[in-house]
Amino acid sequence: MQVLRRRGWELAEREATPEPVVLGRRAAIAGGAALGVAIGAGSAGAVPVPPGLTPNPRYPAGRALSRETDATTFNNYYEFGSQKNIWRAAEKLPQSPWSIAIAGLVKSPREIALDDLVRQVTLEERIYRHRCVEAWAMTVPWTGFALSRLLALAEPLGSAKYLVFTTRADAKVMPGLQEDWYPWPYTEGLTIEEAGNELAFLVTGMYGKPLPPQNGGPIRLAVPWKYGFKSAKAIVKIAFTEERPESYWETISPTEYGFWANVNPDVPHPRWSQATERLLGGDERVPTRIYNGYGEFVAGLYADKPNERLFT
Ligand SMILES: Nc1nc2c(c(=O)[nH]1)N[C@H]1C(S)=C(S)[C@@H](COP(=O)(O)O)O[C@H]1N2
Ligand SMILES: [Mo]
Repeated sequence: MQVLRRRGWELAEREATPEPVVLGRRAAIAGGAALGVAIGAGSAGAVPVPPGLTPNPRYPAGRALSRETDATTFNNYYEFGSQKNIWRAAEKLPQSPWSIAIAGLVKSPREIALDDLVRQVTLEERIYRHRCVEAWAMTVPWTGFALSRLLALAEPLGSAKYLVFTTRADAKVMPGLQEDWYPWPYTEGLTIEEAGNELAFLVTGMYGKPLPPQNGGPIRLAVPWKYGFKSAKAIVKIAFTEERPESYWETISPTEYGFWANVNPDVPHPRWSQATERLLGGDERVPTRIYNGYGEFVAGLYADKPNERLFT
């Protein structure tokens, strides 16, 4: 299926033609004016980062950290528009109160306040490489906790095979939701085995600070062996299902964005190569690695799936 309308991140960076910038800016200004009251309330309730955390040495990054200003001002967040410069607009997304619904095939479906959830976990710092399907990459110190910890708290039933993550869709502050050909809300999914892998991480901070709204505050996923679109931002619901979910980008373009979306330099996107990636903040390109270099942790998850389309 070919793309019917031009959409920013579906193009590799060097091919990407800017969307009508003026239109995007106007929408952002309109949104901001309408929501003057919300400005400033944004980061108040975000999850504080405990002092003195040091990066978990089990996950060496193997390359320099991206600069914080690069990682926090160049973002993919379609709810706020298809341009990379949505960071100011995203600051209007209230971060507190925030709660997450635990739904579907679990012992007792319920809603957990983020504050309560955080009290039941141990926050740690991990430096992860992040690889966007558009072939740019960054290296970020995240604070958060293992998704496996949430699995334990959720107590899924034996019939649960998948997790479906639903993210905030708040038309009052998200101008992108007016683009109604997109299948809002943004959703993503993992198998329960993937979610239980030690690398799957729920993020509440970066660079030793509460997670900024533009990076998915107050809580997002980091699934570092998969293309970045799997790492859903601003999570409000985690449902356990028996059926494999169809996610946002898969609905938009199933031939280009599948369920598995594991990083692989040898499997090109239908419209560009995935062999190398640009490191955020400069022009340097480095070779892309299978599973984004995390194969020792995750390759075993796929040993029994020779017939699945694992890499797109
Ligand atoms: N809700 C939501 N989550 C999202 C996206 C999005 O548009 N909306 N974009 C994804 C993509 S394509 C990438 S590469 C990462 C970007 O995260 P960053 O802005 O922190 O670099 O977020 C992912 N999570
Ligand atoms: Mo991405």
